[in-house]
Amino acid sequence: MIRPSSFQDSIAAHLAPHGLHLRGTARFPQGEGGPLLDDGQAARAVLLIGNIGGSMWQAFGDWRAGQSDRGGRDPLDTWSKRIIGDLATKTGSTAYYPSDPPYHPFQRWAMSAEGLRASPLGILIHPEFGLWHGYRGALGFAEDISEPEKTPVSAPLHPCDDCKGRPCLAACPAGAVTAVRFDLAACRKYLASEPGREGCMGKGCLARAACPVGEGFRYPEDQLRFHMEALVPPSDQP
Ligand code: B12
Ligand code: SF4
Ligand code: SF4
Repeated sequence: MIRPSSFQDSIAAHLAPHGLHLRGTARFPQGEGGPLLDDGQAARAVLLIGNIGGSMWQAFGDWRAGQSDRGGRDPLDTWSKRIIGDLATKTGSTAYYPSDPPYHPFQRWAMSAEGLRASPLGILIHPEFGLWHGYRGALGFAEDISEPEKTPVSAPLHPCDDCKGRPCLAACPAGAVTAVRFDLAACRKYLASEPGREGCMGKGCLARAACPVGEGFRYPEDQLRFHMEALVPPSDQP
Protein backbone atom coordinates (compact mmCIF):
# COMPACT_ATOMS: atom_id res chain seq x y z
CA MET A 1 0.00 0.00 0.00
CA ILE A 2 1.30 3.48 -0.87
CA ARG A 3 0.27 6.01 1.74
CA PRO A 4 -0.91 9.40 0.39
CA SER A 5 1.26 12.48 0.80
CA SER A 6 -1.42 13.99 3.04
CA PHE A 7 -0.21 11.34 5.47
CA GLN A 8 3.21 13.05 5.53
CA ASP A 9 1.49 16.44 5.77
CA SER A 10 -0.31 15.28 8.91
CA ILE A 11 2.97 14.05 10.41
CA ALA A 12 4.62 17.36 9.53
CA ALA A 13 1.74 19.23 11.19
CA HIS A 14 2.20 17.17 14.35
CA LEU A 15 5.93 17.97 14.42
CA ALA A 16 5.72 21.67 13.56
CA PRO A 17 4.81 23.03 17.04
CA HIS A 18 7.93 21.31 18.37
CA GLY A 19 10.21 22.85 15.75
CA LEU A 20 10.87 19.43 14.21
CA HIS A 21 10.81 18.69 10.48
CA LEU A 22 10.42 15.74 8.14
CA ARG A 23 13.84 15.20 6.60
CA GLY A 24 13.03 12.82 3.76
CA THR A 25 12.32 9.13 3.31
CA ALA A 26 14.80 6.28 2.98
CA ARG A 27 13.33 3.39 0.99
CA PHE A 28 14.27 -0.28 1.16
CA PRO A 29 13.19 -2.54 -1.69
CA GLN A 30 12.03 -5.98 -0.52
CA GLY A 31 14.92 -7.88 1.07
CA GLU A 32 17.30 -4.89 1.06
CA GLY A 33 18.04 -4.36 4.70
CA GLY A 34 15.49 -2.00 6.21
CA PRO A 35 15.60 -1.85 10.02
CA LEU A 36 13.38 -4.25 11.90
CA LEU A 37 9.92 -3.11 12.86
CA ASP A 38 8.38 -3.91 16.26
CA ASP A 39 6.70 -6.98 14.71
CA GLY A 40 10.02 -8.37 13.44
CA GLN A 41 9.60 -7.71 9.71
CA ALA A 42 11.92 -5.38 7.81
CA ALA A 43 10.81 -1.78 7.21
CA ARG A 44 10.23 -0.74 3.57
CA ALA A 45 10.40 2.99 4.34
CA VAL A 46 11.97 5.11 7.06
CA LEU A 47 10.84 8.70 7.57
CA LEU A 48 13.58 10.86 9.05
CA ILE A 49 12.75 13.57 11.58
CA GLY A 50 15.12 16.32 12.65
CA ASN A 51 15.96 19.92 13.37
CA ILE A 52 16.93 22.59 10.89
CA GLY A 53 19.12 25.22 12.50
CA GLY A 54 17.77 26.21 15.92
CA SER A 55 14.21 25.21 14.95
CA MET A 56 13.57 22.96 17.96
CA TRP A 57 15.50 24.93 20.56
CA GLN A 58 12.69 27.13 21.88
CA ALA A 59 10.20 24.25 22.20
CA PHE A 60 12.78 22.01 23.83
CA GLY A 61 13.77 24.80 26.25
CA ASP A 62 10.14 25.48 27.19
CA TRP A 63 9.54 21.78 27.89
CA ARG A 64 12.75 21.52 29.90
CA ALA A 65 11.92 24.54 32.02
CA GLY A 66 8.68 22.81 33.06
CA GLN A 67 10.42 19.61 34.26
CA SER A 68 11.34 19.36 37.95
CA ASP A 69 14.61 17.59 37.01
CA ARG A 70 15.22 19.79 33.90
CA GLY A 71 14.62 16.72 31.75
CA GLY A 72 17.05 14.39 33.55
CA ARG A 73 20.31 12.97 32.25
CA ASP A 74 19.68 13.09 28.48
CA PRO A 75 16.98 15.74 28.21
CA LEU A 76 17.07 16.16 24.42
CA ASP A 77 16.70 12.42 23.89
CA THR A 78 13.89 12.23 26.45
CA TRP A 79 12.05 15.15 24.80
CA SER A 80 12.52 13.67 21.30
CA LYS A 81 11.24 10.26 22.42
CA ARG A 82 8.16 11.79 23.97
CA ILE A 83 7.19 13.50 20.69
CA ILE A 84 8.33 10.88 18.18
CA GLY A 85 7.17 7.93 20.32
CA ASP A 86 3.70 9.45 20.48
CA LEU A 87 3.73 9.84 16.70
CA ALA A 88 4.80 6.20 16.25
CA THR A 89 1.84 5.05 18.35
CA LYS A 90 -0.56 7.25 16.38
CA THR A 91 0.71 6.07 12.98
CA GLY A 92 1.28 2.39 13.82
CA SER A 93 4.98 2.72 12.96
CA THR A 94 8.23 1.84 14.75
CA ALA A 95 10.35 4.62 16.22
CA TYR A 96 14.16 4.67 16.02
CA TYR A 97 16.43 7.12 17.84
CA PRO A 98 19.96 8.16 16.86
CA SER A 99 21.53 7.86 20.31
CA ASP A 100 20.15 4.42 21.16
CA PRO A 101 22.68 1.60 20.72
CA PRO A 102 23.14 -0.48 18.68
CA TYR A 103 23.22 2.60 16.47
CA HIS A 104 21.00 2.72 13.43
CA PRO A 105 22.77 4.20 10.38
CA PHE A 106 21.01 7.57 10.47
CA GLN A 107 23.60 9.24 8.27
CA ARG A 108 23.38 6.50 5.66
CA TRP A 109 19.59 6.85 5.70
CA ALA A 110 19.93 10.63 5.32
CA MET A 111 22.32 10.23 2.39
CA SER A 112 19.77 8.04 0.68
CA ALA A 113 16.77 10.20 1.63
CA GLU A 114 18.16 13.63 0.79
CA GLY A 115 21.25 12.87 -1.30
CA LEU A 116 23.53 14.45 1.31
CA ARG A 117 27.26 13.74 1.68
CA ALA A 118 29.73 14.04 4.53
CA SER A 119 31.80 17.16 5.20
CA PRO A 120 35.40 16.85 6.49
CA LEU A 121 33.92 17.09 10.02
CA GLY A 122 32.00 13.83 9.62
CA ILE A 123 28.72 15.76 9.76
CA LEU A 124 26.56 15.61 6.61
CA ILE A 125 26.42 18.97 4.88
CA HIS A 126 23.16 20.24 3.41
CA PRO A 127 23.33 22.70 0.48
CA GLU A 128 21.11 25.20 2.32
CA PHE A 129 21.37 24.45 6.02
CA GLY A 130 25.10 23.68 5.85
CA LEU A 131 26.31 21.86 8.97
CA TRP A 132 23.42 23.22 11.06
CA HIS A 133 20.96 20.34 11.11
CA GLY A 134 20.54 17.00 12.87
CA TYR A 135 18.29 14.01 13.33
CA ARG A 136 16.08 13.42 16.36
CA GLY A 137 14.44 10.17 15.32
CA ALA A 138 12.83 8.17 12.52
CA LEU A 139 9.65 6.21 11.87
CA GLY A 140 9.72 2.83 10.14
CA PHE A 141 6.82 1.55 8.03
CA ALA A 142 6.03 -1.90 6.63
CA GLU A 143 4.93 -0.40 3.32
CA ASP A 144 6.34 2.27 1.04
CA ILE A 145 5.05 5.78 1.48
CA SER A 146 4.35 8.30 -1.24
CA GLU A 147 6.70 10.91 -2.71
CA PRO A 148 9.11 12.25 -0.10
CA GLU A 149 8.79 15.84 1.00
CA LYS A 150 12.32 16.80 -0.11
CA THR A 151 13.29 20.33 0.81
CA PRO A 152 13.80 22.08 -2.56
CA VAL A 153 17.38 23.24 -2.99
CA SER A 154 18.90 25.72 -5.41
CA ALA A 155 22.56 25.30 -4.39
CA PRO A 156 24.91 22.50 -5.59
CA LEU A 157 24.23 19.24 -3.77
CA HIS A 158 27.67 18.80 -2.23
CA PRO A 159 29.02 22.24 -1.29
CA CYS A 160 32.43 20.88 -0.19
CA ASP A 161 33.27 20.04 -3.84
CA ASP A 162 33.20 23.74 -4.78
CA CYS A 163 34.47 25.16 -1.51
CA LYS A 164 37.35 27.60 -1.98
CA GLY A 165 40.10 27.18 0.59
CA ARG A 166 38.07 24.78 2.76
CA PRO A 167 38.16 27.09 5.82
CA CYS A 168 36.92 24.35 8.18
CA LEU A 169 40.28 22.55 7.85
CA ALA A 170 42.36 25.53 8.96
CA ALA A 171 39.99 26.63 11.74
CA CYS A 172 40.41 23.62 14.02
CA PRO A 173 43.04 24.55 16.66
CA ALA A 174 43.67 20.85 17.37
CA GLY A 175 44.25 19.85 13.75
CA ALA A 176 41.47 17.29 14.25
CA VAL A 177 39.68 18.11 10.99
CA THR A 178 41.51 16.96 7.88
CA ALA A 179 40.41 16.20 4.35
CA VAL A 180 40.76 12.46 5.06
CA ARG A 181 39.55 11.86 8.62
CA PHE A 182 38.21 13.37 11.81
CA ASP A 183 40.59 12.82 14.77
CA LEU A 184 38.26 12.41 17.74
CA ALA A 185 41.06 11.89 20.29
CA ALA A 186 42.77 15.16 19.26
CA CYS A 187 39.47 17.03 19.42
CA ARG A 188 38.59 15.69 22.89
CA LYS A 189 42.09 16.37 24.26
CA TYR A 190 41.87 19.96 23.10
CA LEU A 191 38.36 20.41 24.52
CA ALA A 192 39.57 19.28 27.95
CA SER A 193 42.45 21.83 27.90
CA GLU A 194 42.24 25.40 29.22
CA PRO A 195 42.19 27.03 25.74
CA GLY A 196 39.68 24.41 24.58
CA ARG A 197 37.33 25.14 27.45
CA GLU A 198 37.43 28.83 26.61
CA GLY A 199 37.32 28.27 22.85
CA CYS A 200 35.30 25.46 21.31
CA MET A 201 33.54 24.37 24.53
CA GLY A 202 32.23 27.85 25.18
CA LYS A 203 31.64 29.01 21.63
CA GLY A 204 31.02 25.78 19.73
CA CYS A 205 33.21 23.90 17.26
CA LEU A 206 35.37 26.51 15.47
CA ALA A 207 35.65 24.34 12.36
CA ARG A 208 31.88 24.09 12.08
CA ALA A 209 31.58 27.85 12.60
CA ALA A 210 34.11 28.53 9.82
CA CYS A 211 31.95 26.91 7.16
CA PRO A 212 30.29 29.59 5.01
CA VAL A 213 27.35 27.38 3.97
CA GLY A 214 24.00 27.92 5.72
CA GLU A 215 25.28 30.67 8.02
CA GLY A 216 21.70 31.84 8.62
CA PHE A 217 20.91 28.46 10.22
CA ARG A 218 23.71 28.62 12.78
CA TYR A 219 22.61 27.28 16.18
CA PRO A 220 21.99 29.75 19.02
CA GLU A 221 24.81 30.07 21.58
CA ASP A 222 23.16 27.97 24.30
CA GLN A 223 22.34 25.18 21.83
CA LEU A 224 25.98 25.16 20.69
CA ARG A 225 27.16 24.84 24.29
CA PHE A 226 24.62 22.10 25.02
CA HIS A 227 25.89 19.95 22.11
CA MET A 228 29.53 20.57 22.98
CA GLU A 229 28.99 19.47 26.58
CA ALA A 230 27.37 16.27 25.31
CA LEU A 231 30.49 15.57 23.24
CA VAL A 232 32.82 15.47 26.25
CA PRO A 233 32.33 12.49 28.61
CA PRO A 234 31.43 13.59 32.19
CA SER A 235 34.82 12.30 33.46
CA ASP A 236 36.64 14.81 31.21
CA GLN A 237 34.55 17.78 32.29
CA PRO A 238 36.00 20.18 34.85
C1 B12 B 1 28.92 7.77 17.83
C2 B12 B 1 28.57 9.15 17.28
C3 B12 B 1 29.51 10.15 17.44
C4 B12 B 1 30.90 9.91 17.93
C5 B12 B 1 31.75 9.53 16.69
C6 B12 B 1 32.59 8.32 16.96
C7 B12 B 1 33.11 7.74 15.65
N1 B12 B 1 34.36 7.98 15.38
O1 B12 B 1 32.35 7.16 14.89
C8 B12 B 1 31.28 11.31 18.51
C9 B12 B 1 30.92 11.36 20.00
C10 B12 B 1 32.72 11.74 18.34
C11 B12 B 1 30.35 12.18 17.72
C12 B12 B 1 30.56 13.52 17.59
C13 B12 B 1 29.70 14.37 16.96
N2 B12 B 1 28.53 14.05 16.39
CO1 B12 B 1 27.87 12.25 16.29
N3 B12 B 1 27.01 10.60 16.26
C14 B12 B 1 27.32 9.40 16.67
C15 B12 B 1 26.13 8.43 16.47
C16 B12 B 1 25.36 8.35 17.79
C17 B12 B 1 26.45 7.05 15.99
C18 B12 B 1 27.37 6.98 14.74
C19 B12 B 1 27.40 5.55 14.29
O2 B12 B 1 28.26 4.78 14.73
N4 B12 B 1 26.42 5.16 13.48
C20 B12 B 1 26.28 3.80 13.04
C21 B12 B 1 26.72 3.68 11.59
C22 B12 B 1 26.53 2.25 11.13
O3 B12 B 1 25.85 4.56 10.86
P1 B12 B 1 26.23 5.19 9.44
O4 B12 B 1 25.21 6.26 9.16
O5 B12 B 1 26.42 4.19 8.40
O6 B12 B 1 27.68 5.71 9.81
C23 B12 B 1 28.18 6.94 9.50
C24 B12 B 1 28.82 7.63 10.70
O7 B12 B 1 29.37 6.69 11.58
C25 B12 B 1 29.83 8.52 10.01
N5 B12 B 1 31.02 8.82 10.83
C26 B12 B 1 32.14 8.11 10.90
N6 B12 B 1 33.00 8.72 11.71
C27 B12 B 1 32.42 9.86 12.17
C28 B12 B 1 32.89 10.85 13.02
C29 B12 B 1 32.01 11.92 13.35
C30 B12 B 1 32.53 13.00 14.26
C31 B12 B 1 30.70 11.99 12.81
C32 B12 B 1 29.77 13.10 13.16
C33 B12 B 1 30.27 10.96 11.93
C34 B12 B 1 31.13 9.92 11.61
O8 B12 B 1 30.19 7.87 8.79
C35 B12 B 1 29.36 6.74 8.58
C36 B12 B 1 28.97 6.65 7.13
O9 B12 B 1 28.25 7.75 6.71
C37 B12 B 1 25.32 9.20 15.35
C38 B12 B 1 23.83 8.87 15.31
C39 B12 B 1 23.59 7.63 14.47
N7 B12 B 1 22.79 6.73 14.98
O10 B12 B 1 24.12 7.50 13.38
C40 B12 B 1 25.64 10.65 15.70
C41 B12 B 1 25.71 11.72 14.58
C42 B12 B 1 26.47 11.14 13.42
N8 B12 B 1 26.49 12.79 15.19
C43 B12 B 1 26.08 13.95 14.88
C44 B12 B 1 26.68 15.17 15.31
C45 B12 B 1 25.96 16.46 14.93
C46 B12 B 1 27.86 15.16 16.03
C47 B12 B 1 28.59 16.40 16.57
C48 B12 B 1 28.69 17.58 15.64
C49 B12 B 1 27.95 16.79 17.91
C50 B12 B 1 28.16 18.24 18.36
N9 B12 B 1 29.15 18.53 19.10
O11 B12 B 1 27.36 19.07 17.98
C51 B12 B 1 29.97 15.83 16.85
C52 B12 B 1 30.93 16.06 15.68
C53 B12 B 1 32.30 16.40 16.14
C54 B12 B 1 32.68 17.80 15.78
N10 B12 B 1 33.53 17.95 14.82
O12 B12 B 1 32.15 18.72 16.36
C55 B12 B 1 24.87 13.89 13.99
C56 B12 B 1 25.23 14.24 12.55
C57 B12 B 1 24.13 15.05 11.88
C58 B12 B 1 24.52 15.37 10.49
N11 B12 B 1 24.13 16.55 10.04
O13 B12 B 1 25.15 14.59 9.82
C59 B12 B 1 24.36 12.45 14.21
C60 B12 B 1 23.67 11.80 13.01
C61 B12 B 1 23.41 12.51 15.44
C62 B12 B 1 22.12 13.29 15.25
N12 B12 B 1 21.30 13.21 16.29
O14 B12 B 1 21.84 13.89 14.27
N13 B12 B 1 29.33 11.48 17.19
S1 SF4 C 1 34.12 24.90 4.92
FE1 SF4 C 1 33.96 24.07 2.84
S2 SF4 C 1 34.90 22.01 2.96
FE2 SF4 C 1 34.44 22.67 5.06
S3 SF4 C 1 32.44 21.83 5.49
FE3 SF4 C 1 32.10 23.91 4.72
S4 SF4 C 1 31.77 23.67 2.50
FE4 SF4 C 1 32.69 21.75 3.25
S1 SF4 D 1 35.42 21.12 18.56
FE1 SF4 D 1 37.31 22.37 18.31
S2 SF4 D 1 38.94 20.86 18.44
FE2 SF4 D 1 37.06 19.71 18.03
S3 SF4 D 1 36.90 19.53 15.80
FE3 SF4 D 1 35.78 21.38 16.36
S4 SF4 D 1 37.33 23.03 16.15
FE4 SF4 D 1 38.44 21.09 16.26
